[in-house]
Amino acid sequence: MFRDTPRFDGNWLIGGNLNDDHIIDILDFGIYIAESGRIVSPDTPCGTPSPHADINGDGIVDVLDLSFIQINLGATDLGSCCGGGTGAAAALPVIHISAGEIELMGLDLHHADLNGDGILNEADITAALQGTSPVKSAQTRDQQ
Ligand SMILES: [Ca+2]
Ligand SMILES: [Ca+2]
Ligand SMILES: [Ca+2]
Repeated sequence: MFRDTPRFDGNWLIGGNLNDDHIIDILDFGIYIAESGRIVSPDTPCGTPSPHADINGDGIVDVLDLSFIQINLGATDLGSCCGGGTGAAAALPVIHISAGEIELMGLDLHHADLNGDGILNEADITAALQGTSPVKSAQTRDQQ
């Protein structure tokens, strides 16, 4: 993760955005949950299909990566690492969303509702940091 300005050539990525929408929000948390525990290539050059949930680039998607989302929740990332990014957020960050709204968006993030209250919000991030694991059926994983 870099926090310096783009003037210093490349140090302009704030980690945590996983779906290329320039905003680090609860939907990215949902994607993290879907990817958690996976062993991935830490090398994600331009053109690698998203999501890249291994935010710290150590080859595994785990709670260390989640901490980036927690720390930067609500932040706008400052641009695409592959050029072309304007850094302009398309919308306000979503940090509280109901399961119904997620379904309307066509997303399947129900597994990230770790406390099972039908809402995806910071309480679920807290649950994840405290070690609550998502319930992932084999069927769910095979569909991805
Ligand atoms: Ca995002
Ligand atoms: Ca990682
Ligand atoms: Ca919840």
